[in-house]
Amino acid sequence: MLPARGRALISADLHGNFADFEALRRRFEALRAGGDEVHWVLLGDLVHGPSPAARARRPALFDYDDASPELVEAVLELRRRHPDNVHVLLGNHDHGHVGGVHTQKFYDDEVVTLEIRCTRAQRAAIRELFGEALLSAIAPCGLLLAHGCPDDHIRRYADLDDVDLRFEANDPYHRHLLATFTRSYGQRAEVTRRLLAQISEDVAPVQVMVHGHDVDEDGWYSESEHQLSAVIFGAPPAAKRYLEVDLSARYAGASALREGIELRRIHGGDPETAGG
Ligand SMILES: [Mn+2]
Repeated sequence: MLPARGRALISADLHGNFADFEALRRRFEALRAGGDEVHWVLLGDLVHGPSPAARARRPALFDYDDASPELVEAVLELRRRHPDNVHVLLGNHDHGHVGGVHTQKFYDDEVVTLEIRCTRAQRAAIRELFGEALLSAIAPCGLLLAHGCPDDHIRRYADLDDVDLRFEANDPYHRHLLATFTRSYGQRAEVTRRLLAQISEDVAPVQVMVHGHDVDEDGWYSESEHQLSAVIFGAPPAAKRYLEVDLSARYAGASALREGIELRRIHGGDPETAGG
């Protein structure tokens, strides 16, 4: 649970794109320098960049060097400097390195493909960062955060604390929570509405499910008033977006997150954004 003061940057899938990470880090540092209390929530899938074939096939989306090991080390380093302000949620690609299913978006086994090119220290950094990652967080301005867009099977929010990241070590209920918070795609509006109502009753009022995991060339999408995804990976550079929210505000629905104010481009285009 984030505090009800200051600002939060919320960014989705980076997939090893160091330039995108740096743009967001500059914004994080600039806001801190302005004297605000600033949090940064990374919604997972930090690792696994495009293969050479994918880069050649869709250069407008995928033509960048996969800097997954360096990105993991840089996030760890930033979190060491700001342990209470940098929060990493677990994505399905990250999960493959700490007990989850090995993904195969760009290679037959992306976990093995990445780890064999890492140094021993980089492999340790990957295990440290993802082994400690959270499945979800709540911003008290009304946002429920996760990598996936989970269904409404969760009974109590605290049940997430009992999930073991080693997929097979869980009973069916906790295994389902692990899967749906890291891997589910968009839910029907009534499913997300029930989930938000449950969490609101259990923990704190939340009106919008903010998640990553999916691509959209517009740089964001919303299936209903209850769901919003700001897209980095899978959008062209000029469209890539993240959220910058006022933690002391109340956002009543997805449309309360305004273009250019809360829903911002990571590479310039909006006043006072990261630039570059
Ligand atoms: Mn994902």
